[in-house]
This record gives sequence, C-alpha cells and structure tokens, in this order.
Amino acid sequence: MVNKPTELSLADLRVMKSVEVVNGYECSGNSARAMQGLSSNGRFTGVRLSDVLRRTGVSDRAREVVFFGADRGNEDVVFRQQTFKIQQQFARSITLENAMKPEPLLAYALNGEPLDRNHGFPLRLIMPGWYGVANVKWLSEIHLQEDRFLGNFQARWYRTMRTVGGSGGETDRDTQWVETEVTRLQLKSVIARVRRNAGTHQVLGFVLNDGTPLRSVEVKIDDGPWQRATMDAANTRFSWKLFTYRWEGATSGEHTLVSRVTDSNGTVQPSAADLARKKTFLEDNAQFPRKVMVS
Ligand SMILES: Nc1nc2c(c(=O)[nH]1)N[C@H]1C(S)=C(S)[C@@H](COP(=O)(O)O)O[C@H]1N2
Ligand SMILES: [Mo]
Repeated sequence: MVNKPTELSLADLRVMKSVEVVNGYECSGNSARAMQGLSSNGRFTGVRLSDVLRRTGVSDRAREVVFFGADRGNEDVVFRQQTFKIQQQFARSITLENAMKPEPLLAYALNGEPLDRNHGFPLRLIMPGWYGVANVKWLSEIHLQEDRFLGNFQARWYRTMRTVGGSGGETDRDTQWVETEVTRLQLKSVIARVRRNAGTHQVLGFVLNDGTPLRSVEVKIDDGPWQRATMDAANTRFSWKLFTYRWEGATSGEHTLVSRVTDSNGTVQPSAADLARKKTFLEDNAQFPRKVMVS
C-alpha cells in the first residue's frame, strides 16, 4: 500500500538527511528473576522512517507498517487441532500513526560506526522509548497494509497477560484476563554499581522509560527512608537516565539497596508484589533490591 514500491541501497539512505538519537532500551525478558543485563544505551544515526515513507507515498487505506528482518526460522503453529510447521521471518509492526512520528529511525550507525553484524548491519529500525524487540535488525523489507499483522514476534511471543478485577483467582468469573502487546518501555530503575568514594559510598544506577519526563528517583538502604538521588546532567529524553546517590556512614556487613522512579504523570515503579497480577514474565519493571557487602 505504497504509491511507489521502492528499493533503497544503503548509499541511497546515507545521502538523505540524517538524524541522531541517544537511545537506551532493554529486552522485555530482562528481569531480576530470569535473565539479567540485557540492556544498553547508544547513539544511533540514520534517517527518519517518516521521510522514507513520504518518499514512497502511502495509500489512504494503509494502517499498519510491518518491518521484516533477514533472519528466519521454522516454528510450530497450532491452529485449532492442527499443527503447521511454518517459516517465520522475524517481523514486527507498528501503526502508521506511530510510524509517522518524528522519533522512529532507520539506523545505519551506532556511536559513529557502521552497525556491526550483531547490532543489525546494514540497517535496523530504532523505536525510541520502546522495548528491545521493536528495534528490528537486519531490516530487509517494510510493508504497508490495512490489516493487523499477526506474526509470531508480534502477536504470540511478545505479549503480556495479567488479571484485573475480582479476586484474581484464575477461574473467578469476575476476574478479567487482559492480554497486551509488548510496546513501550515500562518505567524502571535499577541500581547497577556501588563504589567506595573517599570515605562515603556512591550508588549508581539507571532509569529506562518511554520518554515521559521524570519526577524523582529515590534510593532506600535497608529499612531506612526513601532518599532522593541525583540525575546526571547528560541524560536525554530517550537515553538511559543515570543517577547517583551519596551513601554516608555505611557500616560494614551486608546491606540491601533498592531504587524506585516516579515520572511526571505520577506513575511509580511497582514493587514485585504490585506486579503479582502480571502472569507472564515479560515487562518485569519491578523494583530490584540488591545486596551489597561493605568491608
Ligand atoms: N531481525 C531481528 N531483529 C531483532 C531481534 C531478532 O531476533 N531478529 N531480536 C529483538 C530483540 S528481542 C531484542 S531485545 C533486540 C536486541 O538488540 P541488540 O542486539 O541491539 O541489543 O533486538 C530485536 N531485534
Ligand atoms: Mo528481547
């Protein structure tokens, strides 16, 4: 559903107007319980997706923009009682409305260097403020269509199931199950490091979110009060947002440290207990208590 189906080389894209974004994201599977550390931050360079779409022209009926990676594999798909082995290309979709916003980027460079193979050479989609999975690597095709895209990585693997209402009991008639796609980063902060610093201790961490301005980040030590942390002046809207907290008078022995972030809408990072009704493991943005030994 474009007016002019177009093939673009990397050289064609490199002569278009380039933009940069410092973008932090994490894998939606990242959590204190399972896999840890699947997050990063970098400066991506590329062209605006909206510029490319304007160049091809978009039909009035198009609603959905689908991004295909070059990687593919076989997957068993159950339809009613039948199982099919189907070939799936990695693919994700966004609405045309989101595609025409200024943020989405077709990126060919990371930190001033051409993307390397692991990070999606030659080209990847960058969706600032969204979970890792949205950032399709090894981009080979962009497809516009009217209907929703139902591929595995959109409709099946990357979704979250939670209960609302009722007692939360899984068969309680008053309890509703809500299923949602994994899209924008849920508000999260993590303590990443503690270091000794001239008689005090410095606690360092980062925040990831959808780009909403932040109100505060607080740190709690053992059973003490929440104390305000300091945001790094170099943080930008879609970067990971670094913070530090000066920990005075740490006594030797083991301590538990945790952080929590609040955004300007008043949304507060949940505790693990607050997330009890999220039944699937993706999008775990719970506060993350960490133990540290002071010698
Ligand atoms: N083509 C393609 N793109 C992909 C994936 C993939 O398997 N194939 N994985 C996604 C997921 S789940 C994540 S978390 C990010 C990881 O990006 P990184 O390798 O730059 O950290 O890439 C996303 N883009
Ligand atoms: Mo991921």
